[in-house]
Amino acid sequence: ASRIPLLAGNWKMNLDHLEATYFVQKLVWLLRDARFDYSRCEIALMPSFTSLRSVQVLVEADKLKIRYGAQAVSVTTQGAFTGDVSADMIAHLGCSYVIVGHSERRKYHPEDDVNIVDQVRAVLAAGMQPILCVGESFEERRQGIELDFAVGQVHDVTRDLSDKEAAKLIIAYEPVWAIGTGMVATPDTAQQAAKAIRDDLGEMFGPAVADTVRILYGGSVSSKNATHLIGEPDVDGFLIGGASLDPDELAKIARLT
Ligand code: G2H
Repeated sequence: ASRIPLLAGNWKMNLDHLEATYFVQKLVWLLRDARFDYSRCEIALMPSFTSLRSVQVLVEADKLKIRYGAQAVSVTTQGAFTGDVSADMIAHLGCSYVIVGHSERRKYHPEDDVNIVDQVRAVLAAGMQPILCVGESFEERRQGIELDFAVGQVHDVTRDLSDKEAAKLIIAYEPVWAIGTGMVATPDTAQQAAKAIRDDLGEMFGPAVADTVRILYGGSVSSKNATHLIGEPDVDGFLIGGASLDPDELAKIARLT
């Protein structure tokens, strides 16, 4: 397939705007030093809302080839929603992506499938691409229903999208038991889930859409396990948490991908 791998660093609630500025400068310097080929692999950073503007300023001033996005979005466009940030506000900062439905958001915020569908729609309407996170917990894996569960999560959120909208999706398969635990999925497990999700997208939207959508793996990715995971045909990159907070480590993963 002609899908360019995507490395998306999910910083979660880490790195304030000064640390973000330092991080981007160091990352770009490391990649330049390694003669990194940005046309071979795309790099995107997902800072907190307060750090996004700093990243934008650097990227625009130095015409950097890295992309960036947000970690969540409001489902409404504007008005009396204290503490919320709209998709247009995020898009106007030059963001390419928004993470939607990360398991930590599903756990700590009232994000259910309806809200997640609305976030996906809000991101698409603002001209950005959603990175939709799905994945089973240990309990579903124990019961042996992990593939049905992850496929079902994608299915439920995407079924009312048009083919054109679906082609803009990025899916991140993140088994909950692998998130921040150091227990990374095996390449085989990641491949099985990515393939099951891609097959279902093919049934819903046809082969062209299924071929276009990038499916990432997320959960304890590091420079120690990235090479084997990216070798799988349906794994198109990574959503990286902990390891994306260290520019040396992220640059190393980029070189391996
Ligand atoms: C999963 C992942 C990034 P980590 O949440 O989204 O985090 O790589 O720390 O497991």
